[in-house]
Amino acid sequence: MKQHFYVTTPIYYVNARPHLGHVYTTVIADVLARFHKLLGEEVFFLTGTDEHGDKIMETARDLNTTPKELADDNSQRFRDLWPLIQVENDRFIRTTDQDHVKTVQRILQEVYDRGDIYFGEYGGHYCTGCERFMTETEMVDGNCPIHQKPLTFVQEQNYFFRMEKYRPWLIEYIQGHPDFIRPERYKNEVLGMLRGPIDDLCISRPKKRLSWGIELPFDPNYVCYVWFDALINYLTGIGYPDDPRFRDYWAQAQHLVGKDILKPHAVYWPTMLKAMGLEPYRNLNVHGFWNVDATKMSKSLGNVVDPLDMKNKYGVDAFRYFLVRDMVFGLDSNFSEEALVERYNADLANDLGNLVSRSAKMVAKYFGGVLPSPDGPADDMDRELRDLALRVVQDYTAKMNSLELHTALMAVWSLVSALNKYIDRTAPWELAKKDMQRLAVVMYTLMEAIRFVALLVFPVMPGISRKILDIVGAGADLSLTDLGTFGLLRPGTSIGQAQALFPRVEKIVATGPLPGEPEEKKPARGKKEEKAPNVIDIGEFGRIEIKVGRILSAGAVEKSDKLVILSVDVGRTIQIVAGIGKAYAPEELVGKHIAVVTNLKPATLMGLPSEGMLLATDTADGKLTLVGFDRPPRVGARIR
Ligand code: ME8
Repeated sequence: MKQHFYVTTPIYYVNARPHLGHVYTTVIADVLARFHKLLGEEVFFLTGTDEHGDKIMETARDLNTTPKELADDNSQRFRDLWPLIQVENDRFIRTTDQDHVKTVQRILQEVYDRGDIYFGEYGGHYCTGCERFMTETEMVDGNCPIHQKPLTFVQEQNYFFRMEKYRPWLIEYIQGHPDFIRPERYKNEVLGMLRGPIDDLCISRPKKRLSWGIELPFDPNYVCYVWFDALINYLTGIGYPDDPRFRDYWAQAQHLVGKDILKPHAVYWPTMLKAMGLEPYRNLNVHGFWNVDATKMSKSLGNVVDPLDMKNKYGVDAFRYFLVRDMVFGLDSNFSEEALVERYNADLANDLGNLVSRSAKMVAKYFGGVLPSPDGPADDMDRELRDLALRVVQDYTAKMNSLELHTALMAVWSLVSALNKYIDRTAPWELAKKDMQRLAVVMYTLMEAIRFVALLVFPVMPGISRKILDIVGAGADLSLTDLGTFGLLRPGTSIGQAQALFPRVEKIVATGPLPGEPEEKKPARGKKEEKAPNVIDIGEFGRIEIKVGRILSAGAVEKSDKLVILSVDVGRTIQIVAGIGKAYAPEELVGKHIAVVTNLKPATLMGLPSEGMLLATDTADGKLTLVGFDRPPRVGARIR
């Protein structure tokens, strides 16, 4: 039987329009769905909208409309957006769908009949933004820690789910399944939440206060609490309990969520499933937040990024590439259009776009646009390239499976840059003058390796992938099994016309040569320049790019007390693994301005890629200190 893969996004509230954050989670879900299809698996991808509850009712009241009209309008906006972002979900679920209402009522009745729902009274501090009560320990100065707004004290008679009863089971389950919640930092956070009592979960709202919800089957005076209703969408979506899809897919469920909704997914949901007599989902995959200019995106700050704007300006493939490449899954990242443009020009226009267009041009010029047969012997360079391509496939697959998506792309780009070097080293324009047989081998090897690149970028950039596959004359069947063998392209096929896959766009912020930087002087002819061995000239120094960075998030590295993993905004977001763990605890690093060498060749430390080096020095008493600034610097500015 084929392996199944079930991926879900949160169902989004319909009180607002889709923004960059929603697009990120949904694009990641789409990337995973496409990747698993490439592996030949049966895939089901669910997204949708969350339409009940106080928040929707309040917004509808403010807008002078009904909750249903508000939900219809905004739900449609999400539904219409996904095809434009090349998101191919299998179902779009709404919590107002009739089958969902029935499933929620059925589950409520079952859990009630089993004795896990009881009637009682509760008073607590409620956040309408989160649609949940905050515990005393979660509150910060009386405010919600996520929305930073005052909480409302609510006391009323309601129905409760016996969640606390399942706490010992949940702790044991999480400990017995180490990757149940990933990345690990979130697992630890959840285990922290479970250290003390978690209270029972209030799962109803009296109709006299809130009528916009699903009626409890055992008491018509109450509606169901929005989270209890919403989480069940993951079961309705695959036809629980009778549809064969439920049987095939549930055990493989992969939930993708942002860190803001960790608790409902990691605590409420597994205990609810346990009470229903169901196995938990397979994995909860938690990502960080996109911030804008180092602060949370919010309507009131006017910094909400419109995904359609980005897509229209840079193309959907490039936009998706940026989202996947510039966020370390699990950590926060900073969104800036400048960073997007920088990535676009460097990775896409320069590295990938040029590679494909110059290669296709050469086949057109030297072989009339027909892929030549590689009849001559392969040399070391060809073999190295082939081995690298095969290794990159392995590496990429492992990283995609462990959700290190940006690292998977880095692996593909190591192949792209090796290919560009291969062209420079083999110099096909020279071979064309003297050795057509060797040239045929080189061009074939090149096009075949480009086929690898095209397939590997498919999950992230499906449009560009198809264009490149067309150019190299590969068939339309997409499967990663085609990457087990090097040499599948058929000689004699026509190679497509070279085209600009990524037209260059203007840089928004110049990060080029420094103003007033002196030109590197050539030594006068006939005179040998004398230089002390450790002296460099200004030109050499100019090649080192040192920038102001701001630490967005920091975490410990498993099995190392010396290393910390950082997500740093240097105008774009990069990951740095730094040996400052003994001098600084991760929490004290967040928000610090640091000096970072940003154009170092990426390295891997304890299996973690590091894309830069921060500058630190010794303190007078022999400890370590970060190099800092005595006035607030501009993030991304060059240090000179
Ligand atoms: O919480 N960066 O819906 P929601 C990254 N209805 N991702 C972000 C983000 C940001 N700045 N902002 C939002 C709800 N997201 C509930 C879910 S599920 C049963 C019910 C993404 O509209 C991220 O996935 O507030 C986050 O978890 C989700 O949107 C919250 O969407």
